[in-house]
Amino acid sequence: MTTALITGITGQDGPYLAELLLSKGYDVHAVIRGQNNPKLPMVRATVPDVILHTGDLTDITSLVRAVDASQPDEVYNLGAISYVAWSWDNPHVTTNVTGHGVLNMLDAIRLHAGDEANRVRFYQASSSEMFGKVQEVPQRESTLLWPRSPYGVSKVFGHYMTINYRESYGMHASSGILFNHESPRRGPEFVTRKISIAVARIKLGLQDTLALGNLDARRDWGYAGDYVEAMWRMLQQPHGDDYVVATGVTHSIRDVLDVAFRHIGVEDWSRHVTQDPRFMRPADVEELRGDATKAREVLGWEPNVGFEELIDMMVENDLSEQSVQAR
Ligand code: NDP
Ligand code: GDR
Repeated sequence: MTTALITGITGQDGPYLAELLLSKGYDVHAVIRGQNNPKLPMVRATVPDVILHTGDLTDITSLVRAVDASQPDEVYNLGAISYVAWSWDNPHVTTNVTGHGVLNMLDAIRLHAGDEANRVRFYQASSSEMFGKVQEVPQRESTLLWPRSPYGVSKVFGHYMTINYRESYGMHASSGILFNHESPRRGPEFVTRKISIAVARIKLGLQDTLALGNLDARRDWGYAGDYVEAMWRMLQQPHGDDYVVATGVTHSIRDVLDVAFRHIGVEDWSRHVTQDPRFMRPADVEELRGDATKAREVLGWEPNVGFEELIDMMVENDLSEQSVQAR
Protein backbone atom coordinates (compact mmCIF):
# COMPACT_ATOMS: atom_id res chain seq x y z
CA MET A 1 0.00 0.00 0.00
CA THR A 2 1.35 3.47 -0.88
CA THR A 3 1.48 5.93 2.00
CA ALA A 4 1.06 9.69 1.62
CA LEU A 5 1.56 12.55 4.05
CA ILE A 6 -0.31 15.81 3.38
CA THR A 7 0.18 19.24 4.95
CA GLY A 8 -2.73 21.68 4.63
CA ILE A 9 -5.47 19.09 5.25
CA THR A 10 -7.80 21.75 6.74
CA GLY A 11 -7.64 23.91 3.60
CA GLN A 12 -9.52 23.70 0.30
CA ASP A 13 -7.20 21.33 -1.58
CA GLY A 14 -6.21 18.99 1.28
CA PRO A 15 -9.57 17.17 1.56
CA TYR A 16 -9.92 16.86 -2.26
CA LEU A 17 -6.44 15.34 -2.48
CA ALA A 18 -7.08 13.03 0.48
CA GLU A 19 -10.32 11.82 -1.14
CA LEU A 20 -8.46 11.13 -4.40
CA LEU A 21 -5.65 9.21 -2.68
CA LEU A 22 -8.05 7.22 -0.48
CA SER A 23 -10.02 6.26 -3.61
CA LYS A 24 -6.75 4.89 -5.05
CA GLY A 25 -6.19 2.71 -1.97
CA TYR A 26 -3.54 4.91 -0.32
CA ASP A 27 -2.85 5.01 3.37
CA VAL A 28 -3.28 8.76 3.98
CA HIS A 29 -1.71 10.73 6.84
CA ALA A 30 -1.90 14.47 7.39
CA VAL A 31 -0.43 17.20 9.54
CA ILE A 32 -2.84 19.42 11.47
CA ARG A 33 -1.65 22.39 13.47
CA GLY A 34 -2.68 23.93 16.78
CA GLN A 35 -3.88 22.57 20.08
CA ASN A 36 -7.52 22.50 19.10
CA ASN A 37 -7.83 23.30 15.43
CA PRO A 38 -11.40 24.54 14.74
CA LYS A 39 -11.43 22.72 11.39
CA LEU A 40 -10.75 19.31 12.97
CA PRO A 41 -14.49 18.35 12.96
CA MET A 42 -14.70 19.24 9.23
CA VAL A 43 -11.67 17.02 8.46
CA ARG A 44 -13.06 14.16 10.55
CA ALA A 45 -16.44 14.44 8.79
CA THR A 46 -15.04 14.80 5.24
CA VAL A 47 -12.14 12.33 5.26
CA PRO A 48 -12.55 10.17 8.38
CA ASP A 49 -9.96 7.63 7.19
CA VAL A 50 -7.08 10.12 7.24
CA ILE A 51 -4.65 9.60 10.14
CA LEU A 52 -3.77 12.93 11.73
CA HIS A 53 -0.50 14.09 13.31
CA THR A 54 -0.10 17.42 15.04
CA GLY A 55 2.55 19.64 13.51
CA ASP A 56 3.40 23.05 12.18
CA LEU A 57 5.47 24.03 9.15
CA THR A 58 7.49 26.41 11.32
CA ASP A 59 8.46 23.59 13.71
CA ILE A 60 10.83 21.14 12.02
CA THR A 61 10.76 18.79 15.04
CA SER A 62 7.04 18.28 14.57
CA LEU A 63 7.52 17.61 10.84
CA VAL A 64 10.26 15.04 11.45
CA ARG A 65 7.93 13.38 13.96
CA ALA A 66 5.07 13.29 11.45
CA VAL A 67 7.36 11.86 8.74
CA ASP A 68 8.78 9.23 11.13
CA ALA A 69 5.31 8.23 12.29
CA SER A 70 3.80 7.97 8.83
CA GLN A 71 6.80 6.60 6.82
CA PRO A 72 5.46 8.21 3.62
CA ASP A 73 6.23 7.27 0.03
CA GLU A 74 4.78 10.61 -1.11
CA VAL A 75 4.64 13.98 0.69
CA TYR A 76 2.28 16.72 -0.55
CA ASN A 77 3.18 20.11 0.92
CA LEU A 78 -0.06 22.10 0.59
CA GLY A 79 0.24 23.96 3.90
CA ALA A 80 0.76 27.71 3.60
CA ILE A 81 -0.55 31.07 4.58
CA SER A 82 -2.26 31.45 1.24
CA TYR A 83 -4.27 34.67 1.38
CA VAL A 84 -2.34 37.14 -0.77
CA ALA A 85 -3.99 40.30 0.63
CA TRP A 86 -3.16 39.26 4.22
CA SER A 87 0.50 38.77 3.38
CA TRP A 88 1.25 42.51 3.16
CA ASP A 89 0.12 43.01 6.76
CA ASN A 90 1.86 39.85 7.97
CA PRO A 91 4.95 39.46 5.79
CA HIS A 92 7.17 37.75 8.36
CA VAL A 93 4.79 34.99 9.36
CA THR A 94 3.93 34.50 5.67
CA THR A 95 7.63 34.13 4.88
CA ASN A 96 8.16 31.72 7.79
CA VAL A 97 5.25 29.45 6.87
CA THR A 98 4.86 29.76 3.09
CA GLY A 99 8.58 30.12 2.33
CA HIS A 100 10.75 28.61 5.08
CA GLY A 101 8.10 25.98 5.81
CA VAL A 102 8.97 24.35 2.47
CA LEU A 103 12.62 24.09 3.47
CA ASN A 104 11.59 22.62 6.83
CA MET A 105 9.50 19.96 5.10
CA LEU A 106 12.30 19.11 2.63
CA ASP A 107 14.80 18.85 5.49
CA ALA A 108 12.40 16.77 7.58
CA ILE A 109 12.34 14.24 4.72
CA ARG A 110 16.14 14.26 4.49
CA LEU A 111 16.61 13.96 8.25
CA HIS A 112 14.16 11.07 8.31
CA ALA A 113 15.36 9.19 5.25
CA GLY A 114 19.02 10.23 4.97
CA ASP A 115 20.60 8.83 1.79
CA GLU A 116 17.24 7.25 1.00
CA ALA A 117 15.56 10.68 0.81
CA ASN A 118 15.11 10.37 -2.95
CA ARG A 119 12.85 7.37 -2.25
CA VAL A 120 10.26 9.83 -0.86
CA ARG A 121 8.45 11.77 -3.59
CA PHE A 122 7.73 15.40 -2.75
CA TYR A 123 5.11 17.79 -4.13
CA GLN A 124 5.36 21.54 -3.54
CA ALA A 125 2.26 23.72 -3.99
CA SER A 126 3.76 26.53 -6.04
CA SER A 127 1.58 29.28 -7.46
CA SER A 128 0.84 31.45 -10.48
CA GLU A 129 1.27 34.39 -8.07
CA MET A 130 5.01 33.85 -8.66
CA PHE A 131 4.51 35.31 -12.17
CA GLY A 132 3.04 38.51 -10.64
CA LYS A 133 3.94 41.31 -13.00
CA VAL A 134 3.83 38.95 -15.93
CA GLN A 135 6.76 38.92 -18.32
CA GLU A 136 5.09 36.70 -20.92
CA VAL A 137 1.50 35.76 -21.89
CA PRO A 138 0.49 32.99 -21.38
CA GLN A 139 2.78 31.95 -18.53
CA ARG A 140 4.66 28.67 -18.77
CA GLU A 141 7.29 26.84 -16.70
CA SER A 142 10.15 28.90 -18.18
CA THR A 143 8.51 32.34 -17.75
CA LEU A 144 10.59 34.74 -15.62
CA LEU A 145 9.17 35.02 -12.08
CA TRP A 146 8.28 38.52 -10.85
CA PRO A 147 6.23 38.20 -7.65
CA ARG A 148 4.12 41.17 -6.50
CA SER A 149 3.33 40.30 -2.86
CA PRO A 150 5.10 38.89 0.23
CA TYR A 151 3.08 35.72 -0.45
CA GLY A 152 4.40 35.54 -4.02
CA VAL A 153 7.98 36.13 -2.89
CA SER A 154 7.64 33.35 -0.29
CA LYS A 155 6.31 30.95 -2.92
CA VAL A 156 9.29 31.75 -5.17
CA PHE A 157 11.61 30.78 -2.29
CA GLY A 158 9.80 27.46 -1.84
CA HIS A 159 9.76 26.84 -5.60
CA TYR A 160 13.50 27.31 -6.03
CA MET A 161 14.30 25.39 -2.83
CA THR A 162 12.31 22.46 -4.26
CA ILE A 163 14.28 22.66 -7.52
CA ASN A 164 17.52 23.02 -5.57
CA TYR A 165 16.91 19.89 -3.47
CA ARG A 166 16.07 17.98 -6.63
CA GLU A 167 19.30 19.11 -8.29
CA SER A 168 21.54 18.92 -5.19
CA TYR A 169 20.37 15.65 -3.65
CA GLY A 170 18.57 13.89 -6.47
CA MET A 171 15.26 14.12 -4.65
CA HIS A 172 12.05 13.27 -6.54
CA ALA A 173 10.73 16.77 -5.87
CA SER A 174 8.10 18.40 -8.07
CA SER A 175 6.69 21.88 -8.11
CA GLY A 176 3.14 22.36 -9.38
CA ILE A 177 2.66 25.93 -10.54
CA LEU A 178 -1.09 25.97 -10.07
CA PHE A 179 -3.29 28.81 -11.25
CA ASN A 180 -6.36 29.84 -9.20
CA HIS A 181 -8.65 26.94 -8.46
CA GLU A 182 -11.92 27.18 -6.62
CA SER A 183 -14.77 25.03 -5.32
CA PRO A 184 -17.60 25.02 -2.80
CA ARG A 185 -14.84 24.34 -0.22
CA ARG A 186 -12.94 27.53 -1.04
CA GLY A 187 -12.22 29.81 1.95
CA PRO A 188 -14.71 32.71 2.20
CA GLU A 189 -11.88 35.30 2.06
CA PHE A 190 -11.15 34.52 -1.63
CA VAL A 191 -13.08 36.50 -4.21
CA THR A 192 -15.08 33.72 -5.94
CA ARG A 193 -16.40 32.32 -2.65
CA LYS A 194 -16.98 35.79 -1.22
CA ILE A 195 -19.17 36.45 -4.27
CA SER A 196 -20.98 33.09 -4.24
CA ILE A 197 -21.87 33.44 -0.54
CA ALA A 198 -23.04 37.04 -0.97
CA VAL A 199 -25.10 36.25 -4.07
CA ALA A 200 -26.81 33.37 -2.25
CA ARG A 201 -27.56 35.64 0.73
CA ILE A 202 -28.93 38.36 -1.58
CA LYS A 203 -31.24 35.81 -3.20
CA LEU A 204 -32.43 34.67 0.25
CA GLY A 205 -33.00 38.28 1.40
CA LEU A 206 -30.26 38.06 4.05
CA GLN A 207 -28.14 40.94 2.66
CA ASP A 208 -28.40 43.52 -0.07
CA THR A 209 -24.90 44.62 -1.07
CA LEU A 210 -21.39 43.26 -1.47
CA ALA A 211 -18.17 45.32 -1.14
CA LEU A 212 -15.27 44.31 -3.38
CA GLY A 213 -11.89 45.69 -4.48
CA ASN A 214 -10.44 45.58 -8.01
CA LEU A 215 -13.17 44.38 -10.39
CA ASP A 216 -10.93 44.43 -13.48
CA ALA A 217 -8.33 41.88 -12.33
CA ARG A 218 -8.36 38.76 -14.50
CA ARG A 219 -7.55 35.23 -13.40
CA ASP A 220 -7.35 31.77 -14.94
CA TRP A 221 -9.88 29.96 -12.74
CA GLY A 222 -10.27 26.17 -12.61
CA TYR A 223 -11.89 23.59 -10.34
CA ALA A 224 -9.91 22.34 -7.31
CA GLY A 225 -11.14 18.75 -7.80
CA ASP A 226 -9.46 18.68 -11.23
CA TYR A 227 -6.23 20.25 -9.96
CA VAL A 228 -5.45 17.70 -7.21
CA GLU A 229 -5.41 15.03 -9.94
CA ALA A 230 -2.50 16.90 -11.55
CA MET A 231 -0.60 16.90 -8.22
CA TRP A 232 -0.90 13.13 -7.96
CA ARG A 233 0.11 12.60 -11.60
CA MET A 234 3.31 14.62 -11.05
CA LEU A 235 4.44 12.20 -8.34
CA GLN A 236 3.80 9.16 -10.57
CA GLN A 237 6.42 10.31 -13.12
CA PRO A 238 9.90 8.72 -13.18
CA HIS A 239 11.53 12.06 -12.17
CA GLY A 240 10.52 15.20 -10.34
CA ASP A 241 9.82 18.27 -12.51
CA ASP A 242 7.88 21.55 -12.66
CA TYR A 243 4.47 21.87 -14.29
CA VAL A 244 2.03 24.71 -14.94
CA VAL A 245 -1.56 23.64 -14.20
CA ALA A 246 -4.17 25.98 -15.66
CA THR A 247 -7.19 26.16 -17.98
CA GLY A 248 -5.63 28.69 -20.39
CA VAL A 249 -8.77 30.85 -20.19
CA THR A 250 -8.95 34.15 -18.31
CA HIS A 251 -11.95 36.00 -16.80
CA SER A 252 -12.42 39.21 -14.82
CA ILE A 253 -14.10 39.65 -11.41
CA ARG A 254 -16.93 41.28 -13.39
CA ASP A 255 -17.35 38.00 -15.33
CA VAL A 256 -17.63 36.11 -12.02
CA LEU A 257 -20.33 38.59 -10.93
CA ASP A 258 -22.17 38.17 -14.25
CA VAL A 259 -22.36 34.38 -13.93
CA ALA A 260 -23.12 34.33 -10.19
CA PHE A 261 -25.92 36.92 -10.36
CA ARG A 262 -27.36 35.36 -13.51
CA HIS A 263 -27.69 32.14 -11.50
CA ILE A 264 -30.21 33.91 -9.22
CA GLY A 265 -31.94 35.67 -12.12
CA VAL A 266 -30.26 39.09 -11.80
CA GLU A 267 -28.84 40.54 -15.07
CA ASP A 268 -27.73 43.96 -13.77
CA TRP A 269 -25.83 43.53 -10.50
CA SER A 270 -24.59 47.15 -10.27
CA ARG A 271 -26.95 48.16 -7.44
CA HIS A 272 -25.75 45.24 -5.31
CA VAL A 273 -21.97 45.77 -5.69
CA THR A 274 -19.84 48.55 -4.22
CA GLN A 275 -16.09 49.13 -4.45
CA ASP A 276 -14.23 49.58 -1.20
CA PRO A 277 -10.59 50.73 -1.00
CA ARG A 278 -10.09 48.32 1.93
CA PHE A 279 -10.10 45.47 -0.59
CA MET A 280 -7.62 47.08 -3.00
CA ARG A 281 -4.07 45.68 -2.86
CA PRO A 282 -0.83 47.69 -2.70
CA ALA A 283 0.29 45.91 -5.90
CA ASP A 284 -2.30 43.69 -7.56
CA VAL A 285 -1.62 41.11 -10.23
CA GLU A 286 -3.69 42.34 -13.17
CA GLU A 287 -3.97 39.24 -15.34
CA LEU A 288 -2.84 35.64 -15.21
CA ARG A 289 -3.24 33.03 -17.92
CA GLY A 290 -1.42 29.72 -17.87
CA ASP A 291 -0.11 27.49 -20.63
CA ALA A 292 -0.54 23.91 -19.37
CA THR A 293 0.83 22.26 -22.53
CA LYS A 294 3.52 20.37 -20.58
CA ALA A 295 0.99 19.03 -18.03
CA ARG A 296 -1.24 17.92 -20.91
CA GLU A 297 1.56 16.26 -22.90
CA VAL A 298 3.57 14.68 -20.06
CA LEU A 299 0.94 14.05 -17.40
CA GLY A 300 -2.05 13.57 -19.71
CA TRP A 301 -3.88 16.10 -17.51
CA GLU A 302 -6.80 18.26 -18.65
CA PRO A 303 -9.38 20.28 -16.73
CA ASN A 304 -12.95 18.95 -16.82
CA VAL A 305 -14.98 21.71 -15.19
CA GLY A 306 -15.35 25.03 -17.05
CA PHE A 307 -15.69 28.54 -15.62
CA GLU A 308 -19.49 28.93 -15.72
CA GLU A 309 -20.08 25.43 -14.38
CA LEU A 310 -17.67 26.18 -11.53
CA ILE A 311 -19.34 29.44 -10.47
CA ASP A 312 -22.81 27.90 -10.82
CA MET A 313 -21.70 24.98 -8.61
CA MET A 314 -20.44 27.41 -5.94
CA VAL A 315 -23.59 29.57 -5.91
CA GLU A 316 -25.81 26.47 -5.81
CA ASN A 317 -23.86 25.11 -2.85
CA ASP A 318 -24.10 28.43 -1.00
CA LEU A 319 -27.84 28.70 -1.65
CA SER A 320 -28.27 25.43 0.27
CA GLU A 321 -25.70 26.26 2.99
CA GLN A 322 -27.08 29.75 3.59
CA SER A 323 -30.70 28.63 3.65
CA VAL A 324 -29.83 26.00 6.30
CA GLN A 325 -27.98 28.64 8.35
CA ALA A 326 -30.88 31.08 8.04
CA ARG A 327 -33.38 28.58 9.49
P1 NDP B 1 -5.93 27.11 2.07
O1 NDP B 1 -5.60 28.49 2.50
O2 NDP B 1 -7.36 26.72 1.92
O3 NDP B 1 -5.26 26.10 3.11
C1 NDP B 1 -4.00 26.35 3.67
C2 NDP B 1 -3.63 25.22 4.61
O4 NDP B 1 -2.35 25.50 5.18
C3 NDP B 1 -4.61 25.07 5.80
O5 NDP B 1 -4.81 23.70 6.03
C4 NDP B 1 -3.83 25.70 6.94
O6 NDP B 1 -4.14 25.17 8.21
C5 NDP B 1 -2.41 25.26 6.58
N1 NDP B 1 -1.42 26.02 7.33
C6 NDP B 1 -1.37 27.37 7.51
N2 NDP B 1 -0.34 27.68 8.32
C7 NDP B 1 0.28 26.51 8.65
C8 NDP B 1 1.38 26.17 9.47
N3 NDP B 1 2.09 27.10 10.13
N4 NDP B 1 1.73 24.88 9.58
C9 NDP B 1 1.01 23.90 8.95
N5 NDP B 1 -0.06 24.16 8.17
C10 NDP B 1 -0.41 25.44 8.02
O7 NDP B 1 -5.15 26.82 0.71
P2 NDP B 1 -5.60 25.95 -0.57
O8 NDP B 1 -6.08 24.63 -0.12
O9 NDP B 1 -6.43 26.80 -1.45
O10 NDP B 1 -4.20 25.79 -1.31
C11 NDP B 1 -3.30 24.74 -1.00
C12 NDP B 1 -1.88 25.17 -1.33
O11 NDP B 1 -1.80 25.49 -2.71
C13 NDP B 1 -1.39 26.40 -0.58
O12 NDP B 1 -0.01 26.24 -0.37
C14 NDP B 1 -1.62 27.54 -1.57
O13 NDP B 1 -0.72 28.60 -1.32
C15 NDP B 1 -1.33 26.84 -2.87
N6 NDP B 1 -2.00 27.35 -4.04
C16 NDP B 1 -3.37 27.48 -4.02
C17 NDP B 1 -4.03 27.89 -5.16
C18 NDP B 1 -5.51 28.05 -5.18
O14 NDP B 1 -6.02 28.69 -6.12
N7 NDP B 1 -6.24 27.49 -4.24
C19 NDP B 1 -3.28 28.19 -6.41
C20 NDP B 1 -1.85 28.01 -6.29
C21 NDP B 1 -1.25 27.58 -5.15
P3 NDP B 1 -5.12 25.96 9.27
O15 NDP B 1 -6.51 25.57 8.89
O16 NDP B 1 -4.68 25.40 10.56
O17 NDP B 1 -4.85 27.43 9.09
P1 GDR C 1 -5.56 35.44 -5.45
O1 GDR C 1 -7.09 35.15 -5.06
O2 GDR C 1 -5.04 36.66 -4.82
O3 GDR C 1 -5.47 35.36 -6.94
O4 GDR C 1 -4.81 34.21 -4.77
P2 GDR C 1 -8.24 36.10 -4.51
O5 GDR C 1 -9.50 35.36 -4.78
O6 GDR C 1 -7.98 36.55 -3.12
O7 GDR C 1 -8.13 37.40 -5.47
C1 GDR C 1 -8.31 37.31 -6.87
C2 GDR C 1 -8.45 38.71 -7.45
O8 GDR C 1 -9.69 39.27 -7.01
C3 GDR C 1 -9.46 40.62 -6.65
N1 GDR C 1 -10.47 41.08 -5.70
C4 GDR C 1 -10.67 40.58 -4.46
N2 GDR C 1 -10.07 39.55 -3.81
C5 GDR C 1 -10.52 39.27 -2.55
N3 GDR C 1 -9.98 38.23 -1.89
N4 GDR C 1 -11.54 39.99 -1.95
C6 GDR C 1 -12.15 41.03 -2.59
O9 GDR C 1 -13.05 41.66 -2.03
C7 GDR C 1 -11.71 41.34 -3.91
N5 GDR C 1 -12.10 42.26 -4.82
C8 GDR C 1 -11.35 42.09 -5.90
C9 GDR C 1 -8.06 40.62 -6.07
O10 GDR C 1 -7.54 41.94 -6.03
C10 GDR C 1 -7.36 39.68 -7.04
O11 GDR C 1 -6.93 40.40 -8.16
C11 GDR C 1 -5.32 32.88 -4.84
C12 GDR C 1 -4.86 32.15 -3.56
O12 GDR C 1 -5.47 30.88 -3.51
C13 GDR C 1 -3.35 32.00 -3.57
O13 GDR C 1 -2.95 31.20 -2.45
C14 GDR C 1 -2.94 31.30 -4.88
O14 GDR C 1 -1.55 31.13 -4.93
C15 GDR C 1 -3.41 32.14 -6.07
O15 GDR C 1 -4.83 32.24 -6.00
C16 GDR C 1 -3.06 31.50 -7.40
